Amino acid sequence: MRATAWVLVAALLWVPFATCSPLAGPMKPTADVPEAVGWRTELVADGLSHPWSLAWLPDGTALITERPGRLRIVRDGRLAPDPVPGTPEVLAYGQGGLLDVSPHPDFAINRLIYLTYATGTKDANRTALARARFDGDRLDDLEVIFRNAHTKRGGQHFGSRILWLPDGGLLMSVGDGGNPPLAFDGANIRDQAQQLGTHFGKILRLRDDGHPHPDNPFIHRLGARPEIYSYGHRNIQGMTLDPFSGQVWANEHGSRGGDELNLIEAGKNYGWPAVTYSREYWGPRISDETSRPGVPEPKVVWTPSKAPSGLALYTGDRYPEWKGDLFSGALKFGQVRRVQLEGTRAVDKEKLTIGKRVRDVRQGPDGYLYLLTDEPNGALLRILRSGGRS
Ligand SMILES: [Ca+2]
Repeated sequence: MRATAWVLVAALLWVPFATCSPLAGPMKPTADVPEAVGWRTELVADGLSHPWSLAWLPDGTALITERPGRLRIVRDGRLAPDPVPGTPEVLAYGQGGLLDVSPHPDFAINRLIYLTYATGTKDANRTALARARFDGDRLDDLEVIFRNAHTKRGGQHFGSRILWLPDGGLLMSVGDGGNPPLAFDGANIRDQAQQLGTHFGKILRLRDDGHPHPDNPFIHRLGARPEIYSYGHRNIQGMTLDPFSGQVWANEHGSRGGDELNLIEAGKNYGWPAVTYSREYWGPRISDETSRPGVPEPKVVWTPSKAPSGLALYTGDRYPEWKGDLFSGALKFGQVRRVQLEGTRAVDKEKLTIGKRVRDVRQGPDGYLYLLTDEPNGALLRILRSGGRS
């Protein structure tokens, strides 16, 4: 057989393996992707100071957290001038402040709003979860229902997204505590992501009262925190549920490269910092291992880092061709990435270049995708599709 024929045979044999990631071995980091076409953004509201999270109440009211510590209301497309009184006191420092907001799934009955935030001082702070009743104008009966058991120094890696599960429990992400030289127990604090004795670098599963979910994977393990659902995470800033499959997806920051999109399963170790594609900010590899048996492969690896933020799974009818896809915000490059799901595979398809740091991506009750831009004069934007219905 001639050499060209051998090349052809080799290519035919290789293609099925290369296109099927479970057989293809370790993930290949994705570089750039093409620009999506046929869409534009529309400004809904601006004048928001570093908005972090966006959620809707059953009556269509939107709630927006501002990282410096305020909760804002958008009603009938207008930003109410005054912040909502009754929010917890936060540590607005570095990446810390008022972070996620999410109404209880039974909000219409119990009026409960959940908030995550950084609390404490620059030298001793932690991520906390509180809930309060919202009467439409103010928060009352604020109750802190979970706090990281340990404090850390500095303003890095607090997490912290909230995701409600169909059984009425919630997932909450907590960051690894920060980069070297930040230390804990005589070692880099980020190593705590591999330690079940702390909440750093974990996804927690809680009941709606903040107690550990009774089905949690390590609830009977001596020395393990009973709230832990999965571990080995660096800093998860986006988490979403596929209502069709029940799958939980999360995107997390690497340091230099190696940002990840993961399919989250109870009890799994996602590797950080022992297994990672990421490098130290100053260059060297963090670990020789990019994969390890028992550590789920990320479904997408972003190198260079795009600094993933909010994550939404689109289920609406406004953009039929995007239905079932993930939309992952990016602080770097000012993008949203469209990631197509095929079962447990994820394909990083396209980017929507917004041109500003995107902090959150959510689907509104009206079926549009909404974005928050992380700026001193941040904005709430809506995505319109030129070809689609609007
Ligand atoms: Ca990982």
